[in-house]
Amino acid sequence: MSESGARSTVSNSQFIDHQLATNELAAYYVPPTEVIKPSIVSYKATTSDHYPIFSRFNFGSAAQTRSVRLTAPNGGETLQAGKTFSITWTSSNVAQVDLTYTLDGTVWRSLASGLAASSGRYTWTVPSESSTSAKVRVADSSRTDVSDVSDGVFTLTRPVPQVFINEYLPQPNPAVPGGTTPDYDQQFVEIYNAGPTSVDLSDWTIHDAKTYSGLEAARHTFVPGTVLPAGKGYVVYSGASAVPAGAQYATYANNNGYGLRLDRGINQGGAGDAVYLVRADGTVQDSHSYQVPGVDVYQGYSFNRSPDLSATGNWSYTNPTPRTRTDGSPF
Ligand SMILES: [Ca+2]
Ligand SMILES: [Ca+2]
Ligand SMILES: [Ca+2]
Repeated sequence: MSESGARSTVSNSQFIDHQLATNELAAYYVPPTEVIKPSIVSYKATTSDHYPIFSRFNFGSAAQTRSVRLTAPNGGETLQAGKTFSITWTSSNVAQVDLTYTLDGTVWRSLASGLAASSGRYTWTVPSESSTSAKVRVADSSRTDVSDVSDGVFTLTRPVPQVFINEYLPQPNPAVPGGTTPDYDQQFVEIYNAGPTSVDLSDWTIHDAKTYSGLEAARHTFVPGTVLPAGKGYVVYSGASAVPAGAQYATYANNNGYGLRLDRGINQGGAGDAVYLVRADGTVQDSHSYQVPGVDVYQGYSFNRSPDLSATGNWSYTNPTPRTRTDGSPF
């Protein structure tokens, strides 16, 4: 206001009063804001040190009710990785919309943004992710509270992944028998390459529930040049002390010493947690959650694919076998 030459008082050349306006109003501002200087003799002595000020806003269509409604996918669909799917919506008094999606109802990630609301359609190339509880949200780009979500869940399918989480250990035993505190350095995530080719893991990441939600950086980022050959496993331990000397295809979480941070199970009085293996492009390669009641955690036992080394295997409990098959033989 001062830079425009306006002054709000008799005695100060600057605009020293407060004009309260939130940034949402910027789109509706009609220039100029005027400082009214009344024709009153000795204004300061007789009336006030402060002049009246008028700001003008034209709310126009903003006063109208805005709405968006997602029409597809609206639940029950099965979408195949790599294929295209037309996401559709209807809208009223909305200029642009953003699209986001979730695999599990907790974390929403960007799908597309700044789309013309009037187009009512976006052609989505379905990511190579797996979910039976996916949803899409459409929201006014300038008013996230004006939004709508798929009424029901839909399914994302893809070919069986070559690299997947084979085993992970949330609650290690104490370092000393009889101790009470788990040796958290021993937490690990074992990923496996079922072949037939080596896979470049450069900039792939491992997350727990908190970091996947974007609250903190990844628990681990595979350094550029990390390549996992066909038929080999790679283990990321939580702490440096757990990495066997000279171990190939093993490291510890490179997140400034915070480790993997896999929380206690719900049955252990914790909130549960989840593990995500995320590709360099940010899409999810594989995940498993024990945030839901009924998926218990037992100290000293891993979650392991059953059968071992099967990308489509269920999850069972086993004695930890980081860097080997469940029978102890090497990969
Ligand atoms: Ca809806
Ligand atoms: Ca955690
Ligand atoms: Ca193993």
